[in-house]
Amino acid sequence: MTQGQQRVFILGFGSIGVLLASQLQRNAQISVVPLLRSEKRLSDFENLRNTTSVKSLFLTGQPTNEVEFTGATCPEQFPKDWKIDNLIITTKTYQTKEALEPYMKFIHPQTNVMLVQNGLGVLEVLNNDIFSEYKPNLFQGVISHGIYQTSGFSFNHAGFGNLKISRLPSGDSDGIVQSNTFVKKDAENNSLLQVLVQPEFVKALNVMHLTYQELLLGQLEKYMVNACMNPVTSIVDSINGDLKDIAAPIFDLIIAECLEVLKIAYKPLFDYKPHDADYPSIDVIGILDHKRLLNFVLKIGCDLNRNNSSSMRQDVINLRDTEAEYINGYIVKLCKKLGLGPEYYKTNQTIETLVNLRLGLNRVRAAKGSDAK
Ligand SMILES: *[C@@H]1O[C@H](CO)[C@@H](O)[C@H](O)[C@H]1NC(C)=O
Ligand SMILES: *[C@@H]1O[C@H](CO)[C@@H](O)[C@H](O)[C@H]1NC(C)=O
Ligand SMILES: *[C@@H]1O[C@H](CO)[C@@H](O)[C@H](O)[C@H]1NC(C)=O
Ligand SMILES: *[C@@H]1O[C@H](CO)[C@@H](O)[C@H](O)[C@H]1NC(C)=O
Ligand SMILES: CC(=O)N[C@H]1CO[C@H](CO)[C@@H](O)[C@@H]1O
Repeated sequence: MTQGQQRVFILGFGSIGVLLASQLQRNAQISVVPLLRSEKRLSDFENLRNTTSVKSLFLTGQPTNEVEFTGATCPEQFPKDWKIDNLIITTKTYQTKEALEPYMKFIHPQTNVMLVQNGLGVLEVLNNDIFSEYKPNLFQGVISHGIYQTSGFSFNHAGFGNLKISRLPSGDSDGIVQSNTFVKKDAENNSLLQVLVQPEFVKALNVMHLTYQELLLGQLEKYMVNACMNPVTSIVDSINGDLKDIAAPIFDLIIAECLEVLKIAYKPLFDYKPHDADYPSIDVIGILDHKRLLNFVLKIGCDLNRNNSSSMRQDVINLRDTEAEYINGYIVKLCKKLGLGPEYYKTNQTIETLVNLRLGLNRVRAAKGSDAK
């Protein structure tokens, strides 16, 4: 690392981690440090010349961005005298706690921690299980780029979306409201935000720095895409685009159920009214309208990302556990927290059972030595 450079640590070096890291590393002011999960994985990476590659399928000529990271490390080799000031977490939701554990002693109350993950409910885990003694500066990123692994540390960037970022409210969950002035000042003062709102990075990944209420709205909208696309593509084992003309009936059921619960759980957002011109005017009710959401999921999930294969389907194909618990299962957690009975999550239950059936079937086939795919 040279004088004046700032370290940005990336925990989780899969598709999203690599996409962010390879764009950040282009900035000479930044030294990106990938935190790999084990010495084995670190040596795999070193054997691949410490290089990631991301191919842009949506650009003519499909250029490949190859980036070298010489600073990658892992829990066993992390330098004892380092501090983590800026951390971006892109691990699978269910791996977050375990993945963070070895680094907790290098994190401090002024650390900036940004979560860029699928699903909702990770914040609750961070607050309750991980940062119970002190809270660092917490940020959330919501990413809609379509990207998937082709081999080792190589990925296809299949759909150009955006990256929405925001500071998470520090107080109770009702305090969702931030002003535009607050957002602007934060970007000027906070070192992680400064890095993420650099013009080159903003352009490369279409970054939008938002108030929390705007981000939350985008997050709920994206949640609907995940809650529909992930389980259904996993169950029927198809790429996204194949479902375009046939999936509306099942998506409709999933959306209806989620919406009913979210309206109760996120009442402050559904009730949001801007105080004055310093607050963004957002049409929460219009954006989270049932019919609109159905069309949105079909457009974003099945049309814009038609060549993509959902992350849950990839997990099921590769016989890995899925994030179902954090995606569709989140609704169930909300219901339990809010005291809403099983009649609020029947669809979820059926969907989850079918995802597990598909995973089980693939595992049975793999055990028999036949083709699980
Ligand atoms: C990868 O990086 C490590 C650590 O900087 C270095 O020791 C190693 O030689 C590099 N490997 C290759 C193949 O360049
Ligand atoms: C943030 O920066 C602005 C100027 O851009 C300054 O007026 C303000 O005092 C700073 N706030 C903090 C908390 O440092
Ligand atoms: C999807 O793939 C097809 C065939 O490779 C290509 O013609 C099309 O442009 C791609 N669409 C998107 C949105 O990536
Ligand atoms: C695209 O595929 C990647 C990897 O499977 C996944 O993480 C992402 O959520 C997918 N996006 C959509 C819209 O399907
Ligand atoms: C994927 C999913 O929706 N999972 C949840 C469905 O509901 C049951 C409880 O009825 C939960 O245990 C699952 O996590």
